[in-house]
Amino acid sequence: MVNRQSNEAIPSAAPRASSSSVLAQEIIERLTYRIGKDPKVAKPHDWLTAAILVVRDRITDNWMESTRQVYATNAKRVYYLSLEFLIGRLMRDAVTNIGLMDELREALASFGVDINIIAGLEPDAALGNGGLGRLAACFMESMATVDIPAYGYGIRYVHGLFRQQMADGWQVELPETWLAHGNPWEFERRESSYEIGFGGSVETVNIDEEITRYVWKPADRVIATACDTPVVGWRGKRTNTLRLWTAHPIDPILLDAFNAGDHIGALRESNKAESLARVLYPADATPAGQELRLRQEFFFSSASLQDILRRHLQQYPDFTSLPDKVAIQLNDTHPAVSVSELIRLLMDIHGLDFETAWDITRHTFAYTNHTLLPEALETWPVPLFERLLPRHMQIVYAINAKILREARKEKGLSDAEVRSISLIDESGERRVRMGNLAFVGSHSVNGVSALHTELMKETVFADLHKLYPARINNKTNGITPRRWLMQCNPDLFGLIRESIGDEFMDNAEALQALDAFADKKDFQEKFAAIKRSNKVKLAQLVQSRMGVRLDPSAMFDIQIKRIHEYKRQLLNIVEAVALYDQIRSHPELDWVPRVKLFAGKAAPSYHNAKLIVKLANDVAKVINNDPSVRGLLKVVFVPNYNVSLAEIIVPAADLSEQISTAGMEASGTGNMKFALNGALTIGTLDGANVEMRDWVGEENIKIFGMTAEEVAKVRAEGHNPRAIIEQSSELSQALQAIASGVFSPDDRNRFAGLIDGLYNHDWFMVAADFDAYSKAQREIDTIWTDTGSWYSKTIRNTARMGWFSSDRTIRQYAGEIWRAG
Ligand code: 4GP
Repeated sequence: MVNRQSNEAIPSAAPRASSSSVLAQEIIERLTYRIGKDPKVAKPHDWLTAAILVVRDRITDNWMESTRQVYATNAKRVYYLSLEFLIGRLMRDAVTNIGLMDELREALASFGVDINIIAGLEPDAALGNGGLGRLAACFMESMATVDIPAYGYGIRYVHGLFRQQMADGWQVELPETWLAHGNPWEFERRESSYEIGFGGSVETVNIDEEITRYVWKPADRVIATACDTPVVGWRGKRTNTLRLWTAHPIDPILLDAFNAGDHIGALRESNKAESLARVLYPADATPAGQELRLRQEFFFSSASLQDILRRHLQQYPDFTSLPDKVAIQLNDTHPAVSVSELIRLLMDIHGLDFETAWDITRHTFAYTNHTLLPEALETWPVPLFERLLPRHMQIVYAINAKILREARKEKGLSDAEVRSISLIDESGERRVRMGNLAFVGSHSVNGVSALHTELMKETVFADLHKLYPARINNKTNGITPRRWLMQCNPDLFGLIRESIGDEFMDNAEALQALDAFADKKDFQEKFAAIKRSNKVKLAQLVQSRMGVRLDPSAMFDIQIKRIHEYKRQLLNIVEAVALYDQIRSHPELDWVPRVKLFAGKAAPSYHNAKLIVKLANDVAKVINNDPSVRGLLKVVFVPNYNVSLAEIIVPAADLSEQISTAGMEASGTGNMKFALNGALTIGTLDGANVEMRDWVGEENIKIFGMTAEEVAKVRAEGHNPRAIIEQSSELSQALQAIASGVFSPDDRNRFAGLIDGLYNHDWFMVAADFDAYSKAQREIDTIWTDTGSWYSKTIRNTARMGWFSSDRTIRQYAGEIWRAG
């Protein structure tokens, strides 16, 4: 087995003396004076905090140097505005990147403290939901790594994404309390506070015959205060800032009301302000939920923009240089209101005219779209938008008038085309289209995989694309190889170093050199031994958390991601049921032992997704307890999926399930993590799977099912899923079993509606793709039985995934969109 301490001898970029004895001394100093604990009585959590404070101080030197250097060189700054940053734990990341892992481990060991144990106590900062938020976290690390001066801006949610618990197989949502022990990484910046207004009215002041000023008089205001977390890049090259906003009331307590005995009412304003930063994704099914969400979006957009403008004026005389010195990336439509807010700030606060403000705005913003799902392209009812942001409504109308006039007069667009590009959707209740606002207010609009970008041009933004044909471009997503290889899979990282040297640590594409080892038996054996030990670790976790025993020699077939019908966990579960039938009907055949592992959260108000979670659990219960299966198939749903759990599951996967309905997954990034860690992918031609196939080679990935084009055609022409199901005895038996209550004897009709949906419309093509999927699975069984062939393919996956490093993605953003760095 390869040495676990594989970070050894990675050059440290920490400028100070860093021997383990120096670190030990610093840890004691922090423990005593910052935490106020005698080492004799310190709890593991105190040691964790002390260690983080030591690491943070190291990074802080570098952070200040990075900041000074931007001022000194007048370099362009990049601002990444995102409602989500799914950063997970930070300690391992930071310590690996500054090359102090071995010294810190030793220093802690000198007090009898195991770094792995305390690192496991660090809460998982789940300030995001899924792919979009995790991408933002990978980008933060890569921007620091490739030396781009950047700030991430978002909200410091007191409760991040909910904690998922299972109650009899049903998902139950509980609040996450990641801040229970405080957050030693952050620096609160009370002095960086801004007022954010809501509601009220707009007054018009005529300065002279030509100049009119608009004065927004908000009805209520809150204070946004910055909390900064330093984000250090690989080898400590540079340290950037993740600036998250907290919300505070202007008057913490209404003393008059309090003294008059209204103790609760006296805190109303305070609660209202603080509710802004309390939860990620407030349920927006109710009008109050919608309003809170729009308030959150405006709150963080306005605070960030005020901060950006203040910093710019500190260094430059006016805003004409803004597009040259500032690039603002809008991560999806959530910060799209920024387009109108920047214009407001430039006009109403800084006295620019509309045309100049508009010009600066368009050249400063760029927008990334992350999904084609129509329900995710935000729109707001006009009355709500107007009531909450009256001045912004005026600005949206002004932009719209300009754009539509140009479209009609200069480009000759038809009425239908003009209706589709308008910032106001007039088809029903009038709504403000945030996707269109982000599009017209940006000089660049990018998709996140080649296929997704093409589909953007053909579908959601077809008419805007006609009007602005040069604007849409592609930036295929990536993942940081530090977290998703070096840290989560130290043994594989060590083996790679030992085999091809260190270049891949700074240039992930150098992993290609591993190709030469793919068919070597001794290398395959080492690779297989590492996979097995990762599987043993995962099996231990499953045993201890769920009491289910997994056989590490079985194929670990894994689907971990948000639960959504388009991601088709249902297809995977139905296939498990069909396989279960087959194993029992044909006990004479040599079935490949499989573990089908699922993890993921369902949105609290998404009925079918929650039902799918329950189905996975119900199916698991029956299959795992049926002796006639002889342990050849196990199904597990691991609760509370988050970044830390992914770091354990990903290195243990043999097979990666990337089986979305073609045309619906914008990119996927889990697909990249698995392949990098030596899993074979079973997937549709969707999102980045398409480019992964090009990189790893057709023979090293299992592609099945309908293409995006075929899906679109079938949807347009209509299909008859019932006929498809009836023609496939394997599928119809599996569906009948589920629908009739074989897996839900306590409530036989529980899944009848879900299965009915497949018979009647099958929007996500589960029935339509089933036979192709099942056939692909059996072909995978065949490859698995030829161990040499299996490892030759999976090693090639690791070797050829270098291009999917987020360093590459960030270099493309920097070169082609931001013109920075
Ligand atoms: C996700 C997409 O669903 C996923 O395909 C993509 O890889 C990821 O963004 C990053 O680009 N979208 C979201 C979302 O997470 O909330 O729309």
